[in-house]
Amino acid sequence: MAKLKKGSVNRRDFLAGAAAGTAALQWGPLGLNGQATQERQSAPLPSASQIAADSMAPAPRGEVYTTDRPGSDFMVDVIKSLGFEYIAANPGSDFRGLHESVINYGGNQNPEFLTCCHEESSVAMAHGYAKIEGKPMMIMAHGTVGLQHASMAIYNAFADRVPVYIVTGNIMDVAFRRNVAEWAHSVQDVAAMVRGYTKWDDAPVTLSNFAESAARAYKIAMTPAMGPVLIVADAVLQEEPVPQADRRKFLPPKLTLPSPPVGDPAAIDEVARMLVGAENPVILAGRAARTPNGLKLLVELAETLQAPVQEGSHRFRMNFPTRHPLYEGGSIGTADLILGLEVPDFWHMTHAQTPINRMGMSIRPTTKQGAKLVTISASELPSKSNYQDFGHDAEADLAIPADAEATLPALIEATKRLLTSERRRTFEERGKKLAQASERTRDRILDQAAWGWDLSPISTARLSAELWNQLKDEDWSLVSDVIFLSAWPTRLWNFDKHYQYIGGSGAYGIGYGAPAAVGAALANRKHGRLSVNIQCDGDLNYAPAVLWTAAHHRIPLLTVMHNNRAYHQERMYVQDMAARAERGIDRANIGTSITDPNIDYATLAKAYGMYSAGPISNPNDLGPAIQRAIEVVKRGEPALIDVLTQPR
Ligand SMILES: Cc1ncc(C[n+]2csc(CCOP(=O)(O)OP(=O)(O)O)c2C)c(N)n1
Repeated sequence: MAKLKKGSVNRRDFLAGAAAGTAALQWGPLGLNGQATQERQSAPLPSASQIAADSMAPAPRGEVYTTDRPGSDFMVDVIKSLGFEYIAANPGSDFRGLHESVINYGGNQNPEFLTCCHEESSVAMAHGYAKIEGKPMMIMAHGTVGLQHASMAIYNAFADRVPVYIVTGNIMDVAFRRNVAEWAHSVQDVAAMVRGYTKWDDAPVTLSNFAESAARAYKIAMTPAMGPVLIVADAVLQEEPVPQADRRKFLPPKLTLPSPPVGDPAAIDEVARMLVGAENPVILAGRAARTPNGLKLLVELAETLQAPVQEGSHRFRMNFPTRHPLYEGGSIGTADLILGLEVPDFWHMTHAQTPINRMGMSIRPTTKQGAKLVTISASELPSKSNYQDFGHDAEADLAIPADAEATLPALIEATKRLLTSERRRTFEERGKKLAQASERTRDRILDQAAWGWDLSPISTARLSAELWNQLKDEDWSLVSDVIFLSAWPTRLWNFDKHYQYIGGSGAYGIGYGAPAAVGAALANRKHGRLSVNIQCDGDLNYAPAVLWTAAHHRIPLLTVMHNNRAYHQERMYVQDMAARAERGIDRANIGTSITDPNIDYATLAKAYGMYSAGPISNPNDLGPAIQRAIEVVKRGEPALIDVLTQPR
C-alpha cells in the first residue's frame, strides 16, 4: 500500500469530506475500496508551476509574434477599410487573434470593441444601431457556441431586412486545436447553423480571399433587401504570420456600394397611371423609408396625390410624420387601389382571418370588390425557403420586385407627369376631407388617452403622455417598438424625423428590445440625441446584462420600464384558448405572470452600475421621476425607471 503524504492527505480529506458531507477516507472513486481510495489520495497535488499554467495567461509564442505581424493585423486593415465604428462581442478564443489586433494594432478605434455579456445582445445591438445609422455594426461571435447564442437575434435582423456584419472564428486545421474545448468549438461549416437566415456567408482560406470576401459581404448586406452576412476568420489565418505569397497579393478591398434595385420604368408608369386614376387610393408603408430621404419621398408622393398613408398595427419603420393630415387616414375597405411599399405580409393587410370557435378559421378579403393591389418590395428579390417570414402571396395585380425607396423618385415623376388640372382639383378636395377626418381622429385619440388617467398600475397612455410632456422640446429618439403599448407613442407624439423611431424586431423574437435600444442609443450618442426606450419586462429578462454594457460604455439612454409583470401577449393567447375550450380564463396567469417574487428592476439596474428609480405605481410620481432620470441621461449616462403599468 502506498504511503500517504502527510500534507496531501489532510487537504484531500478536507475536500472530499466537504463535498460528500461525510468522512472522506471512507469514500473513493471505486467505492469503499480502501486501496483505491488511498492510492487516489496519494496522487501528487499540482505543482505551483502547473497551477500557474492553468490560471495565468499563456506566454506569448515568440516564434510567431516576434517574427512578423499576424494575419489578424491585416484583417483589421480590411475591417477598418469598411468603415466600422464598433465591434460588439463577447470574447471567444477562436477570434483571440483578431481581438488582440483590434485593441492593440487597431488602437481600439474605428472599430472600438464593445464588451457584451451575451452574443444575442451583440447582434441586437448591431440591429438597433443600423436602424439609426443606416450602416452595419460588426459583431464577433465564438464559432459554434457564440453563434448559437447569437442565432435568434440574427433571425430577427434577417426578417427585419437589417444589415449586421458577423465575423466568427473557427479552427479548421486540427493540428492547431490546443485542447478539448477547441475541438468542441470547431466546426466544419460554421455558417451552416444560421445559413437559413443570413443573406450570404463565406469561409475564406487565405488572407487575400478574406479581404475580397469581407468587402463582398459588406456590399451584399447593404443591398436592399438588406440582411445579416457572416464571414469566418479562420484562427490559423488570424494567428500565423502573413505568408509571403499573400503579402504580394494583399490589398485592402475596394468598397463601392451597389445602387439599390429600382423598378422597371414601364411598370412604374403603369402604377402612376393607376394612382392618378384612382378615386380612393391608400398607400401602405411597411419598411418603405430606409433613410431620411425615404420619409421625404413618401410625403411627396402622398401630397402629390393627396392620398392617405397607413402603416397597420405593426409599425416597422419611421415612414411618415404622425401629425400629417394624411397619416393613418382613408380605409382599406373603401379603397379602390392599395399600393404596398415594402409591406411584410401584405396579404394580412388585405384579408381578415378570424378564428371561429372550434371551427377553424374564417378568411375574407377586407378590400372592396374590384380594388386593385400593387406592391413594390425588395423582399420579393432574394428568396430563401426554410424560414417562412415571407408570409402569404400578396395576390397583387401588379408586383414590382424592387426597393421602394429607390423607386419612389421615378414613381413621383411619373405621377406628376400625369396630373391634369381636373385631377389636381379632385385631389385637393380629397385632401381636405382627409384633413378634417384626421382632426376628428386626433380628438378621439386624446379622449381615449384620458381614460384611466389616474389608474394604478399606470395606463400605457398616461406613461406615453408623461414622457411626451418632457421630450417634446428635446431632440429625442424612441429606440423601442410601440406595439405592446397600444401604439400610444405614435398616436400621441409628434414623430417627424427618421431617427425618431426604429420599429420592432422583425421576427418577433423577444429579447431584442433592450439590446436594440442600447445599440440605437449608441448611434444617437454622437448626434447628441436623447434616446428613450420603453422597455417590456419580459423582454429585459432574456439578457439583462446589456444594461451593464450601456453603463460600461457610457451610452446615454433613458429606459422606462413598461412593467406589467407578465408575458402579457402570451397570457392573452392562453386566455383565448381557455375561452374557446370553455374552461374559463382565471388560470391563464400560470406560466405567464412574472410575480412572486416581483422583480426589482431598479435594483437590477443599480447592480449593473446604472442610475435607477422605482417601482413607480402612483401616476403622479411619474413626471418628476422622468425629469430626474433625463438629467442623468443628459450627463451622458444610462438611467432606468421602473414603472408598474397596465397590460397594454
Ligand atoms: C424568444 C421568444 N420567446 C418567446 C416568445 C413568445 N412571446 C411573444 S410575446 C411574449 C411576451 C413578452 O413579454 P413582455 O416583453 O413583458 O411583453 P408583454 O406582452 O408583457 O407586454 C412572449 C414570451 C417570443 N416571441 N420570442
